[in-house]
Amino acid sequence: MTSASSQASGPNALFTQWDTNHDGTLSPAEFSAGWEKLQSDAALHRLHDQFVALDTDRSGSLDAAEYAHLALVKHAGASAPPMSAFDTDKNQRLDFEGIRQRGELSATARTEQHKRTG
Ligand SMILES: [Ca+2]
Ligand SMILES: [Ca+2]
Repeated sequence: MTSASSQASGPNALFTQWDTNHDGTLSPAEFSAGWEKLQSDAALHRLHDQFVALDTDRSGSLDAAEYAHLALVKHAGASAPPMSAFDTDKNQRLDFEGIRQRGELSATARTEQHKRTG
């Protein structure tokens, strides 16, 4: 018998993950850090859903035409960041890893929009 597969899953796993000092309780700081991570994971999830939906040719990356259909790009209109802003390897395509690494795609769009309004 080994204990190889004794990894917790479900809510307990989440708790364990959030309880960074492993004292069996969640301090407010641990809770808010965990919550923030959960929120950003959820945001990432939504972004990934969008990404998959937009990648109409299933190439695993977005080309310029596909990028233009991103909800936030449509929403930001002319003030949307150009695809090249996220196309860090300059291959004229965005893979999800690139978006994820740049992270703040939606935040950028919001900021740009704000700048324009103000
Ligand atoms: Ca703790
Ligand atoms: Ca594609």
